[in-house]
Amino acid sequence: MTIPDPVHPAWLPSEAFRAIGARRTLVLGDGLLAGTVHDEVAQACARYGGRVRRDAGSEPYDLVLALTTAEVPPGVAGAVRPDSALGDEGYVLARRDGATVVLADEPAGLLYGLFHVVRLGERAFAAERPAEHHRPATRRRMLDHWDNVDVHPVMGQVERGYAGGSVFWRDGAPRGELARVRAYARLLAACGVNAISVNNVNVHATEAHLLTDRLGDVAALADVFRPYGIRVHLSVNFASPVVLGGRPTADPLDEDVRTWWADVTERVYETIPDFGGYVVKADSEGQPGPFAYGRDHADGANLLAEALAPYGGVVHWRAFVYNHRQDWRDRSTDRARAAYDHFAPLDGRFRDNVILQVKHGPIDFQAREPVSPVVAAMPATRLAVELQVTQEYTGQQRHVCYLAPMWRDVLGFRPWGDGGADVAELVGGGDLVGVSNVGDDPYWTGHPLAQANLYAFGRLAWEPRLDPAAILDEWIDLTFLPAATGDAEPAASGATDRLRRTLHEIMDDSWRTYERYTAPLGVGFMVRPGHHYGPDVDGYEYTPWGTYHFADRDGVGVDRTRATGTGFTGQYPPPWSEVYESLADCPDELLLFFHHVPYGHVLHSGSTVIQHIYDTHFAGAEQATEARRRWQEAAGLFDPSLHDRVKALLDEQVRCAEEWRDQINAYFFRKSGVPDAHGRCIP
Ligand code: BDP
Repeated sequence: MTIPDPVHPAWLPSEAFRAIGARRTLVLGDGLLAGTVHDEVAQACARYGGRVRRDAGSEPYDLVLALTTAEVPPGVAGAVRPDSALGDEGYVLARRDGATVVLADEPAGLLYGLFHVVRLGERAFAAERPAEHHRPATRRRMLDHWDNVDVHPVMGQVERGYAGGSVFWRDGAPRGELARVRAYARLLAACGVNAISVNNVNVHATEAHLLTDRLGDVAALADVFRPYGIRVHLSVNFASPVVLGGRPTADPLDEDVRTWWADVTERVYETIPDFGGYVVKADSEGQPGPFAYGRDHADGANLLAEALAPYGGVVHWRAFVYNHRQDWRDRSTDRARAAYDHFAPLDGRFRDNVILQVKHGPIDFQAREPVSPVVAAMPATRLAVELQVTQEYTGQQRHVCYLAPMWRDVLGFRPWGDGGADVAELVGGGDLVGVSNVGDDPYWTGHPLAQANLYAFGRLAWEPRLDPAAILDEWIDLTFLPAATGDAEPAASGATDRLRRTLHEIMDDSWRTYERYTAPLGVGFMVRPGHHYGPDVDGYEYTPWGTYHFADRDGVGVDRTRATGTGFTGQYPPPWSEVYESLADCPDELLLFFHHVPYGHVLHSGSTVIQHIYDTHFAGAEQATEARRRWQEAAGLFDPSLHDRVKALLDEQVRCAEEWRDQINAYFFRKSGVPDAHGRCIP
């Protein structure tokens, strides 16, 4: 297998392998992934003059990548024997006596160990290094592509995709550009992703057929992902027995329906023996589900789980179930409650190969939401937390919005308060899922800096306690400075420092900047309906979708308290049920998510709500302008075409941030009649 140079610019250009490619490497172990490791190193050696062998011989080595079952040459690795089982994907890394050694129990561990050495660059070969054990915190680190096979009349080729077309599909057929898919698999493996779902959760007519007569298209992708340790999953339509099988019903308790799923799934595994499983969006936003037959979601999920169980497959059953046709005049309805109300009573009823996939917030990937209470409510159910890497509600890859700080907050949230487990522990050993932000754009993600979100997703899924700024450094090193890791010329390192500083200044706080100039204090959904880009304060206010802010002349925010509101606060265990219930204790950034307050309400920060709205909107728009200024100053540090692309996007970000600022400020000024304390211009 030859490994193409990345067909598009991203992290892991061949220069990132310079440190390895110039050395003598030994790869010991059999299996497809050990072969991938060897080929990666061989490719680098061909370029940088080193050597790689797969049998020990007697020569000395600078780098040894070996399975623990392999016969390692005496003296090389004896001292770094792992102290415990490394598992399917773990590895131990050390440097002793002039050799850097990676040992793994399984070939996937060798692959992740190799990419660790790549991240270290020259540092991997410098000083002695005590043995470090690395194991992923989560078992499955999965990306869900919302890619349509056919172009959908409203959603296009990729639903909520902001990076061009799909890398897999075009106009109803596979693209067949497998070199691109292979380059993508390599990028994903390098940040730790090991599972991928290749079609949209909204399974339309053409896409449904991937399960049966178009299964070969999925198998072709699985063949390309396999050498990088990535398993392929498929979104399926719950009504498949009807729409594909011609059955009269898809009732999960119907014997004929069960047989249909068992037969179809058997064929799937005959074709793709390491197939991962099914992803299902049921009874949500028009997708079919078990409710049509008077059954519940445990019945539905268990039906598919039963079919997959003999092969070790799993069902990712999404908890994103809510009524999008509710009566907006009925103030007791609350979309935030829906997932818990539907699923918490079912805890304990799911088969053990069902993974309930829960969006990180109770509503829908807004720039600020509390963590979903479902994560604490289902101790007897396997859970996956779903993050949105595609920036549907965070600037659509036209705005810089580095999301790792938000995800880090989610993963560090402790539903039972200090001393209790955090979300990372709750999904520990389980799954973290991200909605992909990748397309056929030359930079993979539309906005070149949005690549950092994809990279950070994989890294946080592997190690949820990583610091977002440190992840950004890794991404910068691997993307822009591969030659600078360890052997930078002193003259060049001034430029290197400036480049790194520029990216940190623009990206570190970009999520909070975005939050500042968009919907305030956790209220959410002030976006234009449909495409969700740009401001429209009342766009969803009087609609059946259930995403409201309840602004009137006196105040704003959603009363979700038990005392006077929808009771949503009661879905949390203490202390959060009490903290969120209490106007005095509720954190400022979520105040309007939980409470309806007068504009003069004083925040913990000392500001009133209305003045906070004005201040943050002026500040956020200014910070966007400042980011653009810093980027302009950094021309010359970046490849000119990349610099131009980001510059144009920053122009759009500044324009849009000012539009948000003006609309939000004008709206609340007109509602409240309260002038800005600093007399700034509000249209
Ligand atoms: C919403 C998106 C919609 C998705 C849905 C989902 O607007 O396109 O289908 O999430 O997660 O945020 O199923």
